[in-house]
Amino acid sequence: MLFRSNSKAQQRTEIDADNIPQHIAIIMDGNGRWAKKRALPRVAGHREGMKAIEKVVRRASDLGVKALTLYAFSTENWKRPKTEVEFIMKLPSQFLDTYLPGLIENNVTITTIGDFDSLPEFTKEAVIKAIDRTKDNDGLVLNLALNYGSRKEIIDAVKSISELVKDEKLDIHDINEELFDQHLYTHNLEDPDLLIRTSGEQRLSNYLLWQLAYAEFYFTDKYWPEFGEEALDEAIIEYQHRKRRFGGL
Ligand code: V0D
Repeated sequence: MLFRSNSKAQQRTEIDADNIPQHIAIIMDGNGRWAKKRALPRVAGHREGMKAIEKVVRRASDLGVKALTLYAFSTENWKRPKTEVEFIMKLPSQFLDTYLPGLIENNVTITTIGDFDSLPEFTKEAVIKAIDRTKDNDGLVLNLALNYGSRKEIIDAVKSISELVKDEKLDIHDINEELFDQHLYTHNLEDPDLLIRTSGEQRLSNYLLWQLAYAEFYFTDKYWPEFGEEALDEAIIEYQHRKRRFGGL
């Protein structure tokens, strides 16, 4: 057969509008490596990474994706050099100064998960403002994992369920997956259908361990600042080629 050897020609290159992943989770890795490759400081990579966020949010919104959860800062990221952490904490306000009007125009709602209280005051202020200004929108949910760690989230859920049991507001026999879900930071969101991680690493790094139980995983060698509309399309097309079974047959 003439075309069989050319797998590219055989591959579908269009997105099926009826099979869009409803919730996409992304680990935005490789800002530092992108910068290093260009002999730029790491912070220049973070700045460039902001542009990629805007592109991906706009494209996801246009495709009808319901929610995007972005891993912006893990509980482990505090171990980075102090000057880099200080710069990183300014990113939300920089991002929002530039892009909040456009997000509002696109009907995006901003939410966060993670240990928000431990962030610097000026970081919290910028994010709270964005949450407040977008709370009545009903388009794509841009959920930012800030100071997030999945094991801590699970422990927090165990603690709040234990309190209910201790206070005799809950019977142990009524603890099930659905109840557990309701005690996670993500209780308002469906589980992600697709996880994307950039920059070549193939691990979860304490991200949404419970919620990703049945997600499709997509890894790309592209650094986060190189990820854009077309890269998102490629990830979604790959997702649409997978046969999902949710543990069944
Ligand atoms: C740095 C890669 C966007 C990893 C992504 C507070 C680390 C870029 C935001 C952001 C960070 C947060 C809230 C918001 C809008 C944007 C962000 C942090 C770090 C840490 F409303 N990127 N980003 N926040 N990085």
